[in-house]
Amino acid sequence: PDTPMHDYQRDFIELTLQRNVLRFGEFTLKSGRVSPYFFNMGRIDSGAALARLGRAYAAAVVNSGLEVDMLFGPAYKGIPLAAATAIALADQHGRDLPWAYNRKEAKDHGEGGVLVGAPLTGRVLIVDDVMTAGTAVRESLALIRAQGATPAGVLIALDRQERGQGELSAAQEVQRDYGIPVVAITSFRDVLTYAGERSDLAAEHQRMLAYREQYGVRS
Ligand code: OMP
Repeated sequence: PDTPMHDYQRDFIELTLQRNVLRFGEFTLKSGRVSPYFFNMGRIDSGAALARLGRAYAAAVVNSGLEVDMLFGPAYKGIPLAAATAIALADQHGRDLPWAYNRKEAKDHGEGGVLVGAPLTGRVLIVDDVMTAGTAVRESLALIRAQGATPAGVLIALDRQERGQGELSAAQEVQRDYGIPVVAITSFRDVLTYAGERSDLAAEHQRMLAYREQYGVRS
């Protein structure tokens, strides 16, 4: 909780605030949970914003010290994120990694298949937007394993720090079940801190504390 924030984390939080990525209200999640906040990465909808986002993702990879051979962006939302991360790793860090993504439906003409881009081999880093119950990321992990490659980690912008299938958080379950780290630029804790510092968000802050009681984990 006391770990100091990195520049890339601050920059990312500023970006999400500028772009209204973070919203308060009532949102039904993929998991069926009704959340008082939602994180919509679709609001990163310009070239400059996406470039900035890619730099934050790339800095998080480098800062994690994780050794990876390639990036994988799950359809749909992970695709531009993996692309932006790959570009920033090459441009800012001199690391030219292969990258790939999947289609939601297999193509039966042209080049065919479900996977596009570099062949899935070696240590693969999944790049996605948000983790809640971990359903999305488990699908990607299964796909990577089915290709004979090795999942090396999961890189996300926000870890909502919610329970997965049991009492642990989804991210903790992935770490336990696959032995790989989940690297998040920010977490629910940061959202709580932000709302707690703004007097005009007192009601939202209370609702998020109640939500944490229901779906969160002790961290
Ligand atoms: P899980 O598969 O339950 O981990 O949910 C993760 C997915 O839900 C993300 O990939 C998003 O598509 C979506 N999501 C958000 O984008 N932002 C949120 O704040 C919450 C969700 C969600 O539905 O849980």
